[in-house]
Amino acid sequence: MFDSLRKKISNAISSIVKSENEEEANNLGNEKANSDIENNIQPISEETGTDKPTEDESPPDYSIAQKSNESENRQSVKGNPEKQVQNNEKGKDIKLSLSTRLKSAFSKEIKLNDNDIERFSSELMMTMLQSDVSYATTEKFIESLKTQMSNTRFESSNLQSGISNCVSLELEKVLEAGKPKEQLLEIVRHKLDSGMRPVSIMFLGPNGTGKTTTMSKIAYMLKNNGISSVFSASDTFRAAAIEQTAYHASKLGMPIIKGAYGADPASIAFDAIEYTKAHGLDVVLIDTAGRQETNKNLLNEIKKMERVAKPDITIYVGESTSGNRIAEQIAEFVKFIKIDGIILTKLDCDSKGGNAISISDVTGIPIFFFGTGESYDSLMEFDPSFIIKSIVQN
Ligand SMILES: Nc1nc2c(ncn2[C@@H]2O[C@H](COP(=O)(O)OP(=O)(O)OP(=O)(O)O)[C@@H](O)[C@H]2O)c(=O)[nH]1
Ligand SMILES: [Mg+2]
Repeated sequence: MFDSLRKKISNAISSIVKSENEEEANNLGNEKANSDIENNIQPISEETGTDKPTEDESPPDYSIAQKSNESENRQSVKGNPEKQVQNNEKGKDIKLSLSTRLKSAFSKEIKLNDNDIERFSSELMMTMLQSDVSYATTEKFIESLKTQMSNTRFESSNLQSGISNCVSLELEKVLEAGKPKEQLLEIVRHKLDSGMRPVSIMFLGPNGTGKTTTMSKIAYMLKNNGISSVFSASDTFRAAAIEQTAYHASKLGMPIIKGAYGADPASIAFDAIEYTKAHGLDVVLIDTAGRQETNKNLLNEIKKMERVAKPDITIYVGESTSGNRIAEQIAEFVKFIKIDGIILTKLDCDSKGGNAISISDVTGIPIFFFGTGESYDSLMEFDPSFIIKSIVQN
């Protein structure tokens, strides 16, 4: 999960830190060369003009200003920056921004130069695109990060963590878009508390993304929270789909309403809702057949299911490994049916993980959960701070 993104972002941060450190080392090398020259410069007595060793035992902080209109070359010693110093070997004034440069070299803070920020941003942009983060999200993220970085004074002793913090802050801004106002369990609880019973939840999405498995995970979660549920085996299309749902119902010890293969899925959902109502149970979980976003007939069928069953919550189940296609798929689905939330499955098989970052930003639909495995408890609530911690190493 997020392995490749984490590795690449970490490399990009290390490489900018390394380049800054090298630049600093070069500066220090130059400073050393300059200070070697200076060490050969002996302060001279203002009165006599004769060489006189400084009484200050500490390394002199010489500041040399070029004043060509002054005939005598003078040297300032520490604490007297206005005085002039002389390279009496060459008899020539040297403009020393040396003390300024020394100050910046030893400063506790660093401001990254534009070239470094540009190089880092380009590398990060490539990394994000290669990791399936959408182009629009990446572009927005990078622009904002660049502004943030150029306005930040980084602690020079802690540059790596400073840059990581910048990246984390920007990631947080993007991920906030994906955070549901209320988590699914809370939504269900509030609806039940307000007297709505049963609450119906319909699962939809392309073939094989994990709809039936995810629906069973939700049933397991609800059960663990004292909320009863009933399955509506409304995938009457795929071979063995009804048996698969029945298997989970039996494992989880819950009722299932099913029909024959080829039966109208909407009417099975309707029956399931009636059954749940009649038995005073809490939630109806409606499975649906997988359908591709290009199949208008099947998309119209899901529209009919929405009309007949009137689900209270609709959840799009998409595979995180689908890359940027998933945004296009959702865009087609929402032309036919309103989607309240996304569950992104198989994140455990996805080393890129970019969809987890950008899918909500692109679609405007929150992520309820990530599927992180095949077992009932492999369901993780969408948590921006977990993602940030997984991606950015401090
Ligand atoms: N590793 C992993 N496997 C998953 C996850 N979710 C589902 N699967 C597996 O994905 C496969 C397909 O899961 P299903 O639940 O049958 O998918 P579906 O969307 O209902 O499939 P159709 O009904 O044929 O459209 C199964 O082998 C599941 O065990 C997940 O989060 N991680
Ligand atoms: Mg299924």
